[in-house]
Amino acid sequence: MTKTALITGATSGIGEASARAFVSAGWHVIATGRRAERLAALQSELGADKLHTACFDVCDEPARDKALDALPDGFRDIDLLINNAGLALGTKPAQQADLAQWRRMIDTNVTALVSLTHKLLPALIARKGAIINISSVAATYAYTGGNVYGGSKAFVSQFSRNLRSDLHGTGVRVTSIEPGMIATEFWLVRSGDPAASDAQYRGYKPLTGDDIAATLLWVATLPEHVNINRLELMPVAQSLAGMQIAREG
Ligand code: NDP
Ligand code: 8X3
Repeated sequence: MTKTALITGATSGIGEASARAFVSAGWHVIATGRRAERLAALQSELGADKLHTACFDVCDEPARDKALDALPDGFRDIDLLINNAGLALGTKPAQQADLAQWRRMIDTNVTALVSLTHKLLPALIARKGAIINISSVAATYAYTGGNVYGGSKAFVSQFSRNLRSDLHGTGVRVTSIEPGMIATEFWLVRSGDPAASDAQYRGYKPLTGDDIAATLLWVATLPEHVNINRLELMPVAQSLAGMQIAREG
């Protein structure tokens, strides 16, 4: 039987690559995002019988509910929720950061993700479905300028683990995917500067949206008794440095 995945943030990067990967693997996909023209292009590429588009801001609950309550036949029974829509804003240390940007990261990465998950949980339990949350290496490792972004992703990782506990015995699988640097529009959004974004991905081989899409498809198609709890991945060229010490003098 054809399975259906709802992918938030399918207008670029990981979400767009995942929409292609899941449709190629025979899934029905509900692709969401705010940029209607990107969703329309994806639908003409992949076919309206396989990809349904739902254009809304994940922070706008009434708009989201209106779109999800109007799902057509063939897309109503959601088996997999991929909570991917998210962003980082700003690269400055906390003491120079913009509170409005912090609020927007929390609204998008935390509040909207929690709210959509809450809305879909009864249906996912009824279908013994699955949830894949896109967290980040920033959930675990601190770096300068990571402040609220890292905090929001730590929430996503821990929320995923707690969902696993609460959903014990329901058959619903929950996975936290925790990637490092992926060449997407992420750094353009974060810095607001195309040159800074290019610089971020130059001179080494970052992960791609396709790398993550293949990982998500693998996680989703494992035998039903297998749950990947969390999965951290990085480009080979990225690794972690140690502590820093501010010495006097
Ligand atoms: P992109 O910027 O390429 O994609 C982000 C997606 O999220 C877009 O489709 C965007 O759609 C959507 N989105 C953002 N805000 C909203 C909103 N308010 N309402 C609806 N959709 C929204 O970045 P990535 O593909 O890299 O990011 C996807 C996820 O991966 C994010 O959660 C990010 O934190 C995470 N991640 C990224 C890493 C990286 O290095 N790139 C590493 C680790 C994790 P639209 O603008 O059309 O609304
Ligand atoms: C962002 C990953 O490596 O840019 O989620 O901090 S990284």
